[in-house]
Formats: sequence, structure tokens, C-alpha cells
Amino acid sequence: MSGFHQTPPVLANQYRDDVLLRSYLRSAAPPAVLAEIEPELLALGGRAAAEWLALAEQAEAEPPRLRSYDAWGSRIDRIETSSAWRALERISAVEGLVARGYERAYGPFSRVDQFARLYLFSPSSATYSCPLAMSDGAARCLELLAADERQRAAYRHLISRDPAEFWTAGQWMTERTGGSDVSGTSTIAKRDGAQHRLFGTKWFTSATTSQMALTLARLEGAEAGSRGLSLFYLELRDEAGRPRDMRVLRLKDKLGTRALPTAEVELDGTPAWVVGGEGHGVRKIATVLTITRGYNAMASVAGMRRAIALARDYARRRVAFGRPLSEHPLHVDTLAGMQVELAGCFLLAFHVVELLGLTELGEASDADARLLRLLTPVAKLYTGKQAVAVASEAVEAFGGAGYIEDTGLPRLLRDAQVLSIWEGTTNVLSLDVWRAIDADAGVIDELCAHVNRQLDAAQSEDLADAASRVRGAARELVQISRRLADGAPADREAAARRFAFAIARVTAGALLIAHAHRSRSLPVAAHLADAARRWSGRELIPALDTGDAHHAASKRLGLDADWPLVP
Ligand code: MFK
Repeated sequence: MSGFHQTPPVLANQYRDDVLLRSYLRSAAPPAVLAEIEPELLALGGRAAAEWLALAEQAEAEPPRLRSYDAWGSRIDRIETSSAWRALERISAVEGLVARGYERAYGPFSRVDQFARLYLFSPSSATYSCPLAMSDGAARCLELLAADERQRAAYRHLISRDPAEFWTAGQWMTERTGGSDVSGTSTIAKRDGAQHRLFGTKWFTSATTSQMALTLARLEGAEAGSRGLSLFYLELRDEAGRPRDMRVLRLKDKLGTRALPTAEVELDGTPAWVVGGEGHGVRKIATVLTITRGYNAMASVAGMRRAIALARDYARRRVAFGRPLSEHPLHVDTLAGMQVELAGCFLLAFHVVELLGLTELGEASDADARLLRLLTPVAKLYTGKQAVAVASEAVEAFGGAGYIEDTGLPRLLRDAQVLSIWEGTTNVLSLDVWRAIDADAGVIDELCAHVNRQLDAAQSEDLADAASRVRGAARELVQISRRLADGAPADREAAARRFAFAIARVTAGALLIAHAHRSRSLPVAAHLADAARRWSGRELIPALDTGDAHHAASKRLGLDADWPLVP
């Protein structure tokens, strides 16, 4: 019998070890608030590495099951979840993971405080962060638009800290006709006294065990397209826990997020109530999307951080070619690249959270509100994509062990992959960036001014070259946006992802430099300055070629399957 074995990575306290989060909070939080929340975050960091992680592993090992019928043949459509999944729900309520966003104990900083806690919770939650995201989005929507006492009561449930009162919400937007294009939604709403009844099929419903959902449906006779859709509030179960005029057709067999119940649902007269008046449902549900896309960015950076924490710890334990991986320059260089990516993405994601907090409290300047609209899709699409890249790199950093299921490591990659898909794919959100620019022609100039303000406040000699590169790239961004805005729609669309990446990289570059400057007296100063310089030294603006020749080449490369051997 061989004595061969490897030493697994160990997860330390996920707050104490996180130089980025801690340095960020030092500059973002009012000192009295930081003194109050830091001991709590330290405790949460310990639970993330132990208690919550064990629950998440149990929930993953006991995925949800659909029981369509009871033993006597009655249709029950019950989704059974792991006791660990339900424990994660109770923890979410008690910790106020949604509630804190609405209690607003720290004014506009409350959102940052809440998202810092979610950042610790998310990678040890078996994706319980998904129901929380949708619940938070629904809470904001109902806070703004609740039409009656029923909807106001639902709002109170969503923001409760009492596990017996706490509700989660689904956000049911996806039908068979298309995930991204909701304009073809075919669910019909028929009036039935003071309420409506919905008839249709929802193709993806995540967290289907929730007590309520927000969804889109077309009132009978309403116009086609997305403007004819209305936003509806549904209570999903009766007092006995049975679905209300609704069938759960099947649970989805997904690549990842396996503890999370995601189902196909048939609405067969489900009672529903209009939210915010009839029509313009997409515009109304966009309030939910702003929140859930913020959560997605947070979950992306939290997943990156977890992957790096494991890979970094393992690098000190695993010996290969006579020395630990941490003494192999190429391995260290790879880990450093991952950390730089995380640093930029982290600051971008939390910047959006800051803007959200200011906007909700009515303390945002006009510029803040405009930047929130622009940067929400940018942060979601960029961090979601990089989360997959970093998870893939982390899995590789473990060699063959990273590919073996019972190490738990493949889950890092499987769970990351959804982050660039749900809540709007990379391409759909790249087009949403242009929706934001079309609605606000000067917003890229505003972003450029914002970048310059960040850099003006960060006059460190050792960051001057980096700052000058970012300033130059911001100027270029403005010119490119004008060229694309004035050019052919097909050019603009084809370049939309590269353009969105450029916005993300320039913005994150400025945030990194500003953060490194603000943190210059902390022991972590060198680390942050290195990250800022490396980020700014990379390509900030990808090639943005457009034009007929470019399209023709893209068609040849992307679509032509047959390469004739004989011309
Ligand atoms: C851990 C993290 C977990 C996160 C939770 C995951 C849970 C998973 C649940 C889901 O995945 S739910 C499905 C998510 N689906 C999407 O995100 C849909 C993606 N598709 C889009 O975002 C499309 O761009 C969109 C559906 C919005 C296109 O719809 P339309 O109707 O063709 O767009 P249109 O006509 O441009 O916009 C309609 C209105 O909405 C306009 O307002 P007006 O009526 O005043 O003109 C737009 O300005 C407004 N709008 C659209 N997107 C907006 C927005 N407003 C603000 N922000 C936006 N992003």
C-alpha cells in the first residue's frame, strides 16, 4: 500500500485574511461604524470557514428533490430541500442579510455593510445568495411600488430578521420563448374580481421554494412587445403549503448551483396582483435587476476570493520538484495575476454598491445616479466573466486534484459559470450598456470626469505612471463612444462587449489607484500599489475594430463551417 497523500488546503478566517476587504472598509466606512462592525465581520469570517461551509457542503450533497405525488396519488408538487439549505435560510434571516439593506442603520453605508457580510456568506452558502438576491430585489421593488396592504405585508416579510416570518422571493422572467428576450412573454393575466389569474409556463424559476415571486404577464388584450407586459406579485402556496393553481413540472438538472432548486413551473390560474400599475413591466422589474446584478457582481468577486484563498494556501503546502509551489516563480506569477484581477473587480463591484446605497437614500448626486445605471451592467458582466476565468485558473492550480469531485474544487468552476449567464449574459448586458448611453448621451463624459476626480485625489509619485495611463485611456473611451454612437448600429453592436470591458478596466484602474493612495499608511500599501500598477499596465482598451471588412471577417470566422478545398 502506498503512503502517498497530499495535504488539502485549509480555509482560515475569511475576514481576518482578506487584505482587500479590510483595507477597503478602512477607507469606505466611517471610523465609528468600522469599530462597531469589524468584530462582527471577524466572527462571520470564522463562520464562513467552518459552520457555514459545512452546511453548504451538506446542502450540495443533498440536492433538492421534487415529489410530484403523495403516496395516495394526490398531486402535491413538493420540492424537498436539505435541512442544511433550510439552516442557511435561518442564518440569512437572523444575520439580517437582506434586512440590513432596509434598516439602513448606517445611512448610505448600510448597503456596503450588508454586501460585505454577503461577500463573506456567499461562497459558503451553496448559492443561498441567489434567493437572497431576488428577495432583496423584490423588497426594493415593493418598497417603491407596493399597491396595497398585501404587498406591503410581503415587503415586511422579505426584510424580517425573524426566521418564522422571513420570506424569500423568486424573480420569474424566463419563458420558453427566450431567456434574454422577455418581450415574447406569453403568460396571460385574466382579471378575476380584484385580482388576476395567470396562465402560462415559466421555463426557469430559481428558488422555487420561495413564498412569493414577481413575474411578468400580459393582460388580455394588451399590446404586443415588452411595454404590454405588466409586473405581478404572486403568493405561491396556500396555508397547507400546496402550490396555488400551479404545477412544478420538473427540477432543472444544472451544471452547478446544485443545492438551489430551479424548476419549470406551469401557471394554471395562479392568483396574482398587479404591482405599480398596468403595463411597462420590464421597466418596473428593472428595479429588481439593478439589485440582483449588484449581488451577481458581489458573488463573482466573493467566488474569486474563495478560489484564490484555497489556491494560495495550497501553494504553501504542496511540494513539487523539491520545493513548495509558493517557491516556483511561475506559479507565484499566476497567483499574482489572479489577485490583481480580483482587486480590480472587487473595487468595481463595491463601487456600484456604494452608488446604490447613496441613490436609495436620496443622497446621490445627479452624477452618482447616472453612473449607477451605467456601471451596474458593466460590473455584472465584467466580474461575471472574470469569475469564471479565475475559478478555472484556481482549479488548474491544484493540478489533477482540482478535477476530482470529492475535493470540492470543481464546484468553484461549476458555480462560477452561471454568473455570466443568469441576470443577463455578457452580451445582453453589453447591449444594456448602450441602452444606458442612449438614454443619457453624456454619461461616458461623466464617467471620464469621475475617473479623473478619483485620480486627482491620488497624487502619489509611485502611482503617477499608472494614473497617467488610466487618464489617457479614459480620454480614448470618450472618443470611442462618440465614434460608435455616430456609426452604424451593427458596428456598435459588434464592438459592445469590448467597449464594456474597456469601461470596466478604466474605471477599475482609477478605483485601484485611488484606493492604493488612500491606504498608503497601512501595512498593505505595497500590495495595493502593486495591484494598481499591474492592472493599469495591462491592456485597458481592447482593439475596437469595426466596419464592413471586420464584419465580413467575423462572419467567416464565426459562422463558416465549410472551407472549400477547391476554390
Ligand atoms: C448570487 C447572485 C444571484 C443573482 C440571482 C440570480 C437569480 C436568477 C434569476 C434569473 O436569472 S431571472 C432572469 C434574468 N433575466 C434577465 O436578466 C433578462 C436579460 N435581458 C435583458 O436584460 C434585456 O435587456 C431586457 C429584458 C431588459 C430587454 O427588454 P426589452 O423590453 O426589449 O427592453 P427595452 O424595450 O429596451 O426596455 C423596456 C424598458 O425597460 C425601457 O424603459 P421605458 O419603458 O421607460 O422606455 C428601458 O429603459 C427599461 N430598462 C431595460 N433594462 C433596464 C431598464 N431600466 C433600467 N435598467 C435596466 N437595466
